[in-house]
Amino acid sequence: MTTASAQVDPLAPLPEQPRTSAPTPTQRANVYRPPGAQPATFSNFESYKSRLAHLARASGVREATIANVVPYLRLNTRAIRLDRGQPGNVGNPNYTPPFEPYRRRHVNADLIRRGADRYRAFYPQLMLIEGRTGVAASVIMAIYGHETSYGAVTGNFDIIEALASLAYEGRRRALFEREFVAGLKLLDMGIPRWRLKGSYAGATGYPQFMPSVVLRLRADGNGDGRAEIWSSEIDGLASIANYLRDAGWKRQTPWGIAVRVPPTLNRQSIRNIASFSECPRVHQRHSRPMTMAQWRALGVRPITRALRDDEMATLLEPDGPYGTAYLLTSNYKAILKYNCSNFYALSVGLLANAILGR
Ligand SMILES: [Ca+2]
Repeated sequence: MTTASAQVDPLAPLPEQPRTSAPTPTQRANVYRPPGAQPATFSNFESYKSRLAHLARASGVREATIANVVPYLRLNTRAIRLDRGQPGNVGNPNYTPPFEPYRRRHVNADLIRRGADRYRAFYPQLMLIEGRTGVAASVIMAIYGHETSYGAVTGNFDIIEALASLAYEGRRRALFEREFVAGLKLLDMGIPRWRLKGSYAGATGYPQFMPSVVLRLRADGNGDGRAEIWSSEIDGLASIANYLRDAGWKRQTPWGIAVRVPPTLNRQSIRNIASFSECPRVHQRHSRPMTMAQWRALGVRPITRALRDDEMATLLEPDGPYGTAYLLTSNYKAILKYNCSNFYALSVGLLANAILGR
């Protein structure tokens, strides 16, 4: 973890760090809480502030920062309302809506055209980032488009206040308390409060990182020695790439391919019986992993591009049997770490293909 006081340049990129499992930058849903775990209750937001101050102090946040921020926090009820209204937090957890309407909304002509324009405009810088990280430039661009409409929508919530409010609300208290303290550390490093704008759930800047991810994985893309994820699109793109690299991205490997599945395929025999600690519902929709050669032997055929014969991939049929099917590699799993949703990761991959005219 970056220590705030040791940092001379508040926005200097981090040195290379060993890989650890990353929190997803956007953390929209799927945060596990043990059944029956009741958050401690506080009579009101004012009384909760003393806990926030205590947590910040225990993490080494400067007293001046705590004194300048915590007493003046206001409860952001809009952030709480939006967080409660999230899909996945309500309704029947076993119902999965169809993918096709989602795909049409998120991989539309406008996003494809603007993505292709940006891809051309930033091509030299993107190639440098791809060379350094191995992450496909088209996927970096597609995430940028999906998260912020290519920088147009990065969010107007004061994330310090939004995080404190969601922590107080309590359903995912540990997560939001951690991110609130990480946000204070960004202030400690000299990043001004007005910069820390973002989504109601605390994702900020061009890559829409949570504060702890900003601390850990922000990167410099334009070579000026500073990682400015709020003001430099190139730094934002480099940070997205750095996140995927950290999530295990493998060079020269597609995220996945569209395939045709024979009607005779026995889905029972390929089902995944592994258990998953992170967002199990998302992973359980995939088959067990097999090599491309094994998939071929079962009659599964690439529609256009293929994977190498020894490449491991899982089968996903987002609209059930007889719909479009995909074989997905470990790079798809890296996209899931950005936001653990099959619809998200598939539409990122398909937008990336479309940006390249595929
Ligand atoms: Ca920079």
